[in-house]
Amino acid sequence: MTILTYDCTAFDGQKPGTSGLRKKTRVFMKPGYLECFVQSIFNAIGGVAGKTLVVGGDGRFFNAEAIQTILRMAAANGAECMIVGQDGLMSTPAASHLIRKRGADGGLILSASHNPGGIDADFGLKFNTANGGPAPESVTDAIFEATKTIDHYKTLDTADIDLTGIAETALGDTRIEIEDPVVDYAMLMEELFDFDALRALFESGFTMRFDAMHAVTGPYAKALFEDLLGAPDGTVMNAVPSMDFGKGHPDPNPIWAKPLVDLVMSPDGPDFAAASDGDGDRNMILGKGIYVTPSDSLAVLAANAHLAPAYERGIAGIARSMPTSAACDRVADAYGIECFETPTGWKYFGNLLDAGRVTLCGEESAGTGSDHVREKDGLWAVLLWLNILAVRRMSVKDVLLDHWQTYGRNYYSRHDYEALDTGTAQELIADLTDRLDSLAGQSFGACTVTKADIFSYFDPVDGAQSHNQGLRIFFEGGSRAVLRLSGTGTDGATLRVYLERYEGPAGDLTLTPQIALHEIATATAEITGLAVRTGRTAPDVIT
Ligand code: G16
Repeated sequence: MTILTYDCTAFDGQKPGTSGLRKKTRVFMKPGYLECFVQSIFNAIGGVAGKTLVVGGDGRFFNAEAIQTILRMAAANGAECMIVGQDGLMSTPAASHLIRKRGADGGLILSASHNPGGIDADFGLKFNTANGGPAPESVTDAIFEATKTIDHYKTLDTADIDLTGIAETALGDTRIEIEDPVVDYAMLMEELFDFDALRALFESGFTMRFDAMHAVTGPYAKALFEDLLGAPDGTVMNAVPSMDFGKGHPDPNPIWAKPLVDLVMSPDGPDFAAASDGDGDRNMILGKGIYVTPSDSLAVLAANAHLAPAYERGIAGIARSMPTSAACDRVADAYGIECFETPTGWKYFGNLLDAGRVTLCGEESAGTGSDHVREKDGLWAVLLWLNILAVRRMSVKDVLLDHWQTYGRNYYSRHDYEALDTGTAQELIADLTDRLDSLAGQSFGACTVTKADIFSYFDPVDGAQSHNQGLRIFFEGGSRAVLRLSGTGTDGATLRVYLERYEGPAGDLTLTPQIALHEIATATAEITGLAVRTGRTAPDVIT
């Protein structure tokens, strides 16, 4: 096998976003594009000679070809061992676990998460560090710098490796270990949760549907719910991963998982339902007749985590991304534990988890997780909910009502304006930024602004600073609007408007969220001039 060195010209725009590099699939397929980015990762981390890396992806279009390219390049760059998921598949949380369990130096995860897959859809690649978590900003900045100056990459002159069986093989001097992507992860879940109690729950006639959305969690969910916990066949829907996710968006929210939502809202619906995304790190939780917002889910999990074996001694603290509602802050207050507010992006939780300052983390974007790995983890969230239901023997709706009656309710919704002209969206944010200082004291409809600012984060563990992490407008009575541009989209710009209003335990706890938030939404639209600037009168997606 010959090591080949190819000259290349740096590509513009290989800047990792909120979660790795995400582009249209055809962009990633351009000759040399993937190679330049992979070599830039290797260069930025001091090379991979003698190192062990985990590689896997969500199975989307181009996953299979990209894995072969990465394996050849890793071998040409002198990697000692590459641990690969069978068929090139591995969920993001399972990859995080394997990096930690095997003491690997990091991992490459091929996914554009909840974005659709296909030759005309999206592809992505992210690098995780040795703690199993997404590379922190210092590393992604170094990768971006490396992409600007790269002028050659190395690969091997060799045929594709067969990844269909569990095997150990070699590529040049590099050991290639092909692993079952499910086994280690399932074992970890058995350590964290009371599987006997869960089996008893299903034996009692409890019904559940899990929508794998034709994505990577299908085999994991089948193994966990149907094989290990005894839920009936058919509990897991859309369980076979496909390259284009059945032509849908593998995004577990009420828009893209509408059939599942319709099912739980019907009279014959199951007691509990959940869905996960392309790479298995996001989750949506539903109960008969009710949708649980991700922010509420985090708060309920934090308040009840002690009911599962892994957390029976209590949790050290909670972290949430800034746009996530403050519902979990009230739980932290009640338990006397720390609560941290970080920028959007799971990478910001890593230091807090590593330092033992927090046990649970969560985001409004359907991500929840704990210190068991360093990624958000969709199936973990589902199992923790099941463990709580198995102990409390209440419906999801009653658990939620009980929670609101104890802590009050943070009405919450995110409005997304997608595929906006990038310049228009940036101008809207820039103009609002210029006016932020003048907003306090002004009234817009029924809402009076008390404060407006730009969120900055100072990492309490390593002192790193992150600025410009979203605009916040606070209103009298504790309500809030947050605006920021998404860092994961691939079509123009996506403006996210996050709306929140708190109602105390004695208040009206059963309003429809969009009605409860109407005045804040109207005030925010007036403040931003959103309709005039963008020509949009309604959001594309409401979650
Ligand atoms: C990624 C990040 C999350 C973030 C989400 C949305 O999730 O890991 O931390 O909340 O994107 O980010 P944005 O609002 O910038 O689009 P995933 O599941 O897409 O990898």
